[in-house]
Amino acid sequence: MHDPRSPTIMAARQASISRKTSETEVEIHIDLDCTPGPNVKQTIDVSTGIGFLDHMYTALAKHGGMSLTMKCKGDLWIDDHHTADESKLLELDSAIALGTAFKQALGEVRGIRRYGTGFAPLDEALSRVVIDICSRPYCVTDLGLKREKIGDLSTEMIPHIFYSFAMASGVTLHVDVLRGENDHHRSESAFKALALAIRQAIERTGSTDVPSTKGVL
Ligand SMILES: [Mn+2]
Repeated sequence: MHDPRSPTIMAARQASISRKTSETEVEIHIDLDCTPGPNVKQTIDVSTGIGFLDHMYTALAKHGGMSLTMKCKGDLWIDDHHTADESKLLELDSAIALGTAFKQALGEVRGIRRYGTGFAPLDEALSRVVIDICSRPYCVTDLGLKREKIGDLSTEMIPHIFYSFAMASGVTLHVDVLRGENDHHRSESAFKALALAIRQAIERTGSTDVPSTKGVL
Protein backbone atom coordinates (compact mmCIF):
# COMPACT_ATOMS: atom_id res chain seq x y z
CA MET A 1 0.00 0.00 0.00
CA HIS A 2 1.17 3.49 -0.79
CA ASP A 3 1.23 6.05 1.95
CA PRO A 4 -1.04 8.85 0.66
CA ARG A 5 1.35 11.41 2.16
CA SER A 6 4.27 9.98 0.23
CA PRO A 7 5.80 12.51 -2.14
CA THR A 8 5.84 9.82 -4.82
CA ILE A 9 2.04 10.09 -4.98
CA MET A 10 1.55 13.16 -7.09
CA ALA A 11 -1.22 14.79 -8.98
CA ALA A 12 -1.84 13.81 -12.58
CA ARG A 13 0.16 15.96 -14.95
CA GLN A 14 -2.53 16.77 -17.48
CA ALA A 15 -3.94 19.86 -19.14
CA SER A 16 -6.66 20.73 -21.61
CA ILE A 17 -6.47 24.06 -23.33
CA SER A 18 -8.20 25.84 -26.14
CA ARG A 19 -6.39 28.64 -27.89
CA LYS A 20 -8.47 30.76 -30.22
CA THR A 21 -7.30 33.68 -32.27
CA SER A 22 -9.27 35.53 -34.93
CA GLU A 23 -7.82 33.17 -37.52
CA THR A 24 -7.11 29.84 -35.88
CA GLU A 25 -8.37 27.59 -33.12
CA VAL A 26 -6.26 24.95 -31.42
CA GLU A 27 -7.55 22.45 -28.88
CA ILE A 28 -5.14 20.30 -26.93
CA HIS A 29 -5.28 17.66 -24.26
CA ILE A 30 -1.94 16.52 -22.91
CA ASP A 31 -0.96 13.96 -20.28
CA LEU A 32 2.75 13.84 -19.46
CA ASP A 33 2.73 10.42 -17.80
CA CYS A 34 1.75 7.97 -20.51
CA THR A 35 4.85 5.93 -21.15
CA PRO A 36 3.18 2.63 -22.04
CA GLY A 37 3.27 0.08 -19.26
CA PRO A 38 1.01 -1.79 -16.86
CA ASN A 39 -2.21 0.20 -16.50
CA VAL A 40 -0.91 3.02 -18.68
CA LYS A 41 -2.30 3.62 -22.13
CA GLN A 42 -0.81 6.16 -24.50
CA THR A 43 -3.28 7.92 -26.79
CA ILE A 44 -2.08 10.14 -29.62
CA ASP A 45 -4.41 11.84 -32.05
CA VAL A 46 -2.96 14.87 -33.82
CA SER A 47 -4.74 16.69 -36.61
CA THR A 48 -3.38 20.10 -37.55
CA GLY A 49 -4.33 19.83 -41.22
CA ILE A 50 -0.61 19.85 -42.06
CA GLY A 51 0.47 16.26 -42.53
CA PHE A 52 4.18 16.59 -41.86
CA LEU A 53 3.50 18.65 -38.73
CA ASP A 54 1.14 15.91 -37.48
CA HIS A 55 3.97 13.44 -38.09
CA MET A 56 6.39 15.56 -36.01
CA TYR A 57 4.02 16.17 -33.08
CA THR A 58 3.05 12.50 -33.07
CA ALA A 59 6.74 11.51 -32.85
CA LEU A 60 7.25 14.08 -30.07
CA ALA A 61 4.36 12.69 -28.02
CA LYS A 62 5.17 9.04 -28.69
CA HIS A 63 8.81 9.20 -27.67
CA GLY A 64 8.13 11.74 -24.94
CA GLY A 65 5.84 9.26 -23.20
CA MET A 66 2.86 11.60 -23.48
CA SER A 67 -0.72 11.26 -24.53
CA LEU A 68 -1.62 14.08 -26.88
CA THR A 69 -4.80 15.08 -28.61
CA MET A 70 -4.47 18.13 -30.82
CA LYS A 71 -7.09 19.57 -33.14
CA CYS A 72 -6.46 22.69 -35.19
CA LYS A 73 -8.89 24.67 -37.27
CA GLY A 74 -8.48 27.69 -39.41
CA ASP A 75 -10.77 29.95 -41.39
CA LEU A 76 -9.29 29.07 -44.74
CA TRP A 77 -9.60 25.32 -44.97
CA ILE A 78 -9.99 24.55 -48.65
CA ASP A 79 -10.05 21.10 -50.21
CA ASP A 80 -8.47 19.36 -47.23
CA HIS A 81 -5.63 21.80 -46.83
CA HIS A 82 -4.95 25.20 -45.39
CA THR A 83 -3.75 28.12 -47.47
CA ALA A 84 -0.02 28.81 -47.17
CA ASP A 85 -0.52 31.84 -44.90
CA GLU A 86 -2.99 30.02 -42.71
CA SER A 87 -0.66 27.04 -42.48
CA LYS A 88 2.09 29.30 -41.11
CA LEU A 89 -0.27 30.68 -38.48
CA LEU A 90 -1.33 27.19 -37.49
CA GLU A 91 2.26 26.03 -37.28
CA LEU A 92 3.04 28.81 -34.82
CA ASP A 93 -0.27 28.72 -32.94
CA SER A 94 -0.11 24.95 -32.50
CA ALA A 95 3.41 25.24 -31.05
CA ILE A 96 2.35 28.06 -28.70
CA ALA A 97 -0.67 26.05 -27.58
CA LEU A 98 1.45 22.92 -27.08
CA GLY A 99 3.98 24.87 -25.00
CA THR A 100 1.20 26.43 -22.93
CA ALA A 101 -0.43 23.04 -22.32
CA PHE A 102 2.92 21.47 -21.44
CA LYS A 103 3.67 24.19 -18.88
CA GLN A 104 0.21 23.93 -17.37
CA ALA A 105 0.37 20.13 -17.15
CA LEU A 106 3.77 20.25 -15.49
CA GLY A 107 2.66 22.78 -12.88
CA GLU A 108 5.16 23.95 -10.31
CA VAL A 109 8.73 22.93 -11.14
CA ARG A 110 9.28 20.68 -8.17
CA GLY A 111 10.31 17.06 -7.77
CA ILE A 112 11.56 16.67 -11.34
CA ARG A 113 15.04 16.36 -12.81
CA ARG A 114 14.78 19.76 -14.59
CA TYR A 115 17.62 19.14 -17.09
CA GLY A 116 17.29 16.72 -19.95
CA THR A 117 19.42 15.67 -22.89
CA GLY A 118 18.25 13.70 -25.87
CA PHE A 119 20.12 12.26 -28.82
CA ALA A 120 18.08 10.66 -31.58
CA PRO A 121 19.23 9.23 -34.90
CA LEU A 122 17.11 8.61 -37.94
CA ASP A 123 19.16 6.69 -40.44
CA GLU A 124 22.00 9.04 -41.45
CA ALA A 125 20.66 12.00 -39.41
CA LEU A 126 21.51 12.66 -35.77
CA SER A 127 20.13 15.37 -33.50
CA ARG A 128 20.87 16.56 -30.00
CA VAL A 129 18.46 18.49 -27.78
CA VAL A 130 19.28 19.91 -24.37
CA ILE A 131 16.43 21.28 -22.28
CA ASP A 132 16.30 23.15 -18.99
CA ILE A 133 12.87 23.50 -17.42
CA CYS A 134 13.73 26.71 -15.66
CA SER A 135 11.11 29.40 -16.43
CA ARG A 136 13.77 31.21 -18.47
CA PRO A 137 12.48 30.93 -22.03
CA TYR A 138 15.27 30.76 -24.57
CA CYS A 139 15.74 28.87 -27.79
CA VAL A 140 18.76 28.23 -29.99
CA THR A 141 18.40 26.06 -33.06
CA ASP A 142 20.87 24.91 -35.69
CA LEU A 143 18.92 22.64 -38.00
CA GLY A 144 20.68 23.18 -41.32
CA LEU A 145 17.58 22.48 -43.40
CA LYS A 146 17.94 23.16 -47.11
CA ARG A 147 14.65 22.28 -48.76
CA GLU A 148 11.87 24.85 -49.00
CA LYS A 149 9.20 22.40 -47.92
CA ILE A 150 9.00 18.99 -46.32
CA GLY A 151 5.71 17.55 -47.43
CA ASP A 152 3.27 20.38 -46.78
CA LEU A 153 5.29 22.06 -44.04
CA SER A 154 7.38 25.13 -44.84
CA THR A 155 10.88 24.25 -43.67
CA GLU A 156 11.57 27.83 -42.57
CA MET A 157 8.84 27.43 -39.95
CA ILE A 158 10.50 24.55 -38.11
CA PRO A 159 12.91 26.74 -36.07
CA HIS A 160 9.92 28.97 -35.25
CA ILE A 161 8.01 25.94 -33.98
CA PHE A 162 10.79 25.11 -31.51
CA TYR A 163 11.08 28.80 -30.57
CA SER A 164 7.34 29.17 -29.99
CA PHE A 165 7.23 26.02 -27.89
CA ALA A 166 10.15 27.25 -25.76
CA MET A 167 8.65 30.71 -25.23
CA ALA A 168 5.22 29.37 -24.31
CA SER A 169 6.48 26.63 -22.01
CA GLY A 170 9.20 28.76 -20.40
CA VAL A 171 12.05 26.36 -21.08
CA THR A 172 15.57 26.88 -22.35
CA LEU A 173 16.02 24.78 -25.45
CA HIS A 174 19.05 24.02 -27.61
CA VAL A 175 18.29 22.01 -30.75
CA ASP A 176 21.15 20.94 -32.98
CA VAL A 177 21.01 18.63 -35.96
CA LEU A 178 24.53 17.26 -35.89
CA ARG A 179 24.46 15.60 -39.31
CA GLY A 180 22.21 14.16 -41.98
CA GLU A 181 21.54 14.46 -45.70
CA ASN A 182 17.79 14.21 -45.79
CA ASP A 183 15.74 17.12 -44.43
CA HIS A 184 12.84 14.85 -43.45
CA HIS A 185 15.27 12.76 -41.40
CA ARG A 186 17.00 15.84 -39.95
CA SER A 187 13.69 17.31 -38.77
CA GLU A 188 12.26 14.09 -37.44
CA SER A 189 15.41 13.26 -35.50
CA ALA A 190 15.26 16.77 -33.95
CA PHE A 191 11.68 16.26 -32.74
CA LYS A 192 12.55 12.82 -31.40
CA ALA A 193 15.60 14.20 -29.60
CA LEU A 194 13.32 16.84 -28.05
CA ALA A 195 11.00 14.06 -26.93
CA LEU A 196 13.82 12.18 -25.21
CA ALA A 197 15.15 15.34 -23.57
CA ILE A 198 11.70 16.26 -22.24
CA ARG A 199 11.13 12.75 -20.94
CA GLN A 200 14.35 12.89 -18.97
CA ALA A 201 13.80 16.43 -17.66
CA ILE A 202 10.26 15.82 -16.40
CA GLU A 203 11.10 12.51 -14.76
CA ARG A 204 9.96 12.55 -11.15
CA THR A 205 12.72 12.30 -8.59
CA GLY A 206 10.39 11.08 -5.84
CA SER A 207 11.20 14.14 -3.75
CA THR A 208 9.44 17.47 -3.42
CA ASP A 209 12.66 19.36 -3.98
CA VAL A 210 12.77 22.47 -6.14
CA PRO A 211 15.75 21.81 -8.41
CA SER A 212 17.32 25.24 -8.03
CA THR A 213 19.73 26.88 -5.59
CA LYS A 214 17.32 29.84 -5.65
CA GLY A 215 14.58 27.69 -4.16
CA VAL A 216 12.09 28.65 -6.84
CA LEU A 217 11.74 28.13 -10.58
MN1 LIG B 1 9.13 10.21 -41.07
